Order: sequence, then C-alpha cells, then structure tokens
Amino acid sequence: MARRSKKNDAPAEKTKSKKKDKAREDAENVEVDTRQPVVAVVMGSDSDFPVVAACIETLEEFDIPYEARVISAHRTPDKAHKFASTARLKGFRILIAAAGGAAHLAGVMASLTTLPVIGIPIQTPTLGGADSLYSTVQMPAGVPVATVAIGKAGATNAALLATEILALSDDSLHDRLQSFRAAMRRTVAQKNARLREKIASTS
Ligand code: RP5
Repeated sequence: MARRSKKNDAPAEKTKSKKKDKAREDAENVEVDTRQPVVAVVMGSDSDFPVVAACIETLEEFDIPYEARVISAHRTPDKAHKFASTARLKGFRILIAAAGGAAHLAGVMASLTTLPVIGIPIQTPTLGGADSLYSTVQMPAGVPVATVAIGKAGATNAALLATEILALSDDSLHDRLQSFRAAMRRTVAQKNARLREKIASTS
C-alpha cells in the first residue's frame, strides 16, 4: 500500500497526541490507594461477587484498605495454600472468605494462618445456602472461622466485624463505628415514627 504523504499524516498525528494527553490527564485524576491493604477479601468464584460487593462497599465506607481476589479451595488449592500461608507476612490483619456450596475456602484459609478469618456463606440455588453455612461454620475445635449470616447481610457484617477488630487499636475507626450505630438508631426511630403515623391515620 502506498504511504500517505507527511502532509496527510499531520491531522491523524494531532488526534493521536490529543488522545494521549487526555489519557495522561485521566490517569492523573484517578485516585490510587497506595496504602497497605489490611483486609483480604477472597471469594471462591466471580459468581460470588454480587454478594461480596456488600462487604467491599462497607469496607470502603469505613475507608479500610483491602484487596479482593478470586481463589478457589477446590479449583486452585495451591493458590489458596500460598495466599493464606503468606497473608500475615504480606501485612494483612484479617481475612474474609466467601464461598458457596461445599464452601471450604474460609476453613482452608483458617487452617493455614493465625490471622482471624471471617467466613461468608453464599446462597446456592440448590440448597439455599444451608450447604455453604454448614460447610463454613462447622469447623473442628482448634481452627476457628467467625461465620456470618448467609448472603448480603452476612457480607455487610463480615466487613463490620473486620472494622470492629481493627478499631480495637484505632480510635478514629471506633468513632466512625459509633457514628454508624447512631445513624442506624436514627433510621429506626424514623421508621417507628412513620409506622405509628400510618397506624394512627388508618384507625
Ligand atoms: C464455590 O462454588 C464458589 O464460591 C461459588 O459460590 C460456587 C459456584 O462457583 P461457579 O461455578 O459459579 O464458579 O466454590
């Protein structure tokens, strides 16, 4: 193919360089969290993510540096082993593990680290998550997994529990937890007032 003349190339070059400038500008505007992640959130599959998102959102609400990844106790046992056995050295302080079905991820993690491990049982279409709950919670004495409720409530509580553990040595985090509780109390008071108004207006 014949090469276009330099003259014809010029507008294309200009567009290219404008695009590059824009990309550089965008990259500069992205806030990168360079802090050491203290909570690791691992999940057995990306199909767990819609539930685990509630955990991540809560960690972000409390501005806790975390790292999230997919690791399967059954499909990638070597990775699970390596991750859990090096987690403490990498600077993590708490592990949160979510899995569904034969949910051994949290238990396997707990067997390989002395960091506190919180397990989130994921709902399953076949058994509703009772399978995940039993697999996660029924650990033998000696290897604890702090198991939360099945599903999104559990995912939120896993993050809150991690926050409470970190707040033992962080007063500002403790203050944020107190504010969170106060906001919850206000919400319940509003719900109560609305309900009482509704009942009064219908009787
Ligand atoms: C578990 O198997 C995962 O935690 C997930 O809940 C379940 C199904 O995984 P996918 O088949 O959707 O990858 O290990």
